[in-house]
Amino acid sequence: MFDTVLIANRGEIALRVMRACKELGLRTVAIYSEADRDAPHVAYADAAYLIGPPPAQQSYLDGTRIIAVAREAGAGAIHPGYGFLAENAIFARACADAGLVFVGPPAEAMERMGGKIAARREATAAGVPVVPGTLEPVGSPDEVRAQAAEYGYPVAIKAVGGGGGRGLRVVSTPADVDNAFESARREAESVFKNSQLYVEKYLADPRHIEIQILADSYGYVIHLGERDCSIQRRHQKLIEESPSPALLGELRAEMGAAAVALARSVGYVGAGTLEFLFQDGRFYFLEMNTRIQVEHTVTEMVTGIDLVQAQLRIARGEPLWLTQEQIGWHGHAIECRINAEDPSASFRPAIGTISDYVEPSGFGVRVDSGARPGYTIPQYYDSLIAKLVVWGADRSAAIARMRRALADYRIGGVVTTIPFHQLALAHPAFARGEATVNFIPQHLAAELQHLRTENREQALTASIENQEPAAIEAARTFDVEVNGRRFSVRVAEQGAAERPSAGAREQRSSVGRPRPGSGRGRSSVAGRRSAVAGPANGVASSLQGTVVAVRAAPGQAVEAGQVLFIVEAMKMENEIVAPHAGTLSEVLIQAGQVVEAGTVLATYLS
Ligand code: MV4
Repeated sequence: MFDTVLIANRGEIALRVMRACKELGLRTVAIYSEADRDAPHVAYADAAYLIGPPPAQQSYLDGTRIIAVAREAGAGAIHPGYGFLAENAIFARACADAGLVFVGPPAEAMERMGGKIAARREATAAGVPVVPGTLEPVGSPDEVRAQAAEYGYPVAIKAVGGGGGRGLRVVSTPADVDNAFESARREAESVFKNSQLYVEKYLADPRHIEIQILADSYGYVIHLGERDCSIQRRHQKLIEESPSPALLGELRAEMGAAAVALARSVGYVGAGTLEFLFQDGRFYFLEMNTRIQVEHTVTEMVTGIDLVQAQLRIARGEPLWLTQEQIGWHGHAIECRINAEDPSASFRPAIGTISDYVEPSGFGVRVDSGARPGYTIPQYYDSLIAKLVVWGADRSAAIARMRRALADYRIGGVVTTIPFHQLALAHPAFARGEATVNFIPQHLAAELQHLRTENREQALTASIENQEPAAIEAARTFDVEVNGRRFSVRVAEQGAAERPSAGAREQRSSVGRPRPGSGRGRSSVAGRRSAVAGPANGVASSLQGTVVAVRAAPGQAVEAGQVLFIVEAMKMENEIVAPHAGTLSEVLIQAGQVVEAGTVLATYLS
């Protein structure tokens, strides 16, 4: 049917898909942007084609160009991976029109589950529970209040075109509805070009549990159990596991049956995931992801089923070779996403070149990675470096193995989420299996603050190694022997990360504690804390962006923490709050204006 597959993606998932292709005897074609000439997925493919400049819009998202390359390369199928074009029904249809197999569901199934309200209606029709709320868009704050009168506050206002928490607002009182409605509408319009909103009862402390399904082209659908993805930050998953420590008794079978019924009812084909909120022993359908997901690996580890091979076999028309009764679950799997992000600074993306790079290994350890030593992480794409996945005979064995593997993972040159994972996996609430979607704010906020010093020390080293060739000598790890015992000693330069200009620099060296024994006890070489620039008598923007709302007026009395401005940056709304109580003197900015980080937006009466 097809013997060559074009992989329309990059990074670890492109490699993951290529491995599955090779195992099935399929030829692989990579595509790459100008930023990815040296990327591992390019070297691993049987053939590779440059498709355009670094920005994804002109490369990995250029469906027309990708289809042309597929034809030129003799590919009969396109695997989209996740992200980019994976859930783009127009692209799926264009593939079919060009005589190419899209490795994923039919465009119609994607469309039926694409809109949030549409998905809620499909679920309701299939007898699958959804969170109480509307099946129609709401047109005004008054309609929101009318809904809330039915099932009580808090309620969630959500974007019909939504996803990833964008356009989501939670309101606890009738008075808060107006601002939240206005803000949700603005964000929905800006991000999704669709300002429609709907309302749901807000669940205060749910878990995110999702069901993996596989469907063939003949209407046969099975489920492969659940993944608990509750540990997220800004709707970005960080840790996933299977089975969920919360699904007791018959619940797995019940959720699985609900997922299968819904997938079958929309004519789904391929691998898919149905997301649910789970609270107080009940589950509520949220949305469907019509693609292979980042965290598919944990399901593979407990079921022994290669999900990407399954996608390819289904795409070439094979009827499902497994019945529901043949699916078994064995042991426990956990995945930690290793991102180039600073967990001590709100998981801000970090850039840089990976210097040392040593992956953990051994029984039960799997690393799906898109990096290697010397690899420079491009700034244009997501920050996932690798997925560290472990299997253990039970949950506590998996946790112990993950902690060992995290300790064995060496990534130099960039700040990563590894220290976050070490804190999370060591936390007693995680060990007890109690983590909900509020785990990070509830249990790790203070610990992440403590990471700051340590990470800044690493960032310092990274900045010296990456940007200061003249100073490389200044940051190094030396092995020394003292009284017949070996120690690693790190020598770093002070002040490099926060030097105001390259002109006036001060160089000093200091010696850290011996390396064995990670953690907070390590002495720091970074002395000063950076604070957002701003005058004592004013309110400054903490970031560059567009002011979309002004809730401040001259002469207004404000409380510390009161929201005064909303600044949109990267399509996200950011609240600029009053740094302290007082009376405002001047408001220096109007909605619609672009501001820099540090721009003073208002002043206080002194
Ligand atoms: C909710 C909710 C509570 N109640 N809906 C966030 C993004 C989007 N996928 C759905 N989200 C939520 N919807 C109701 N009615 C809580 C969340 C939520 C959440 C959901 C899954 C994983 C992490 C989350 C973190 C915060 C809030």
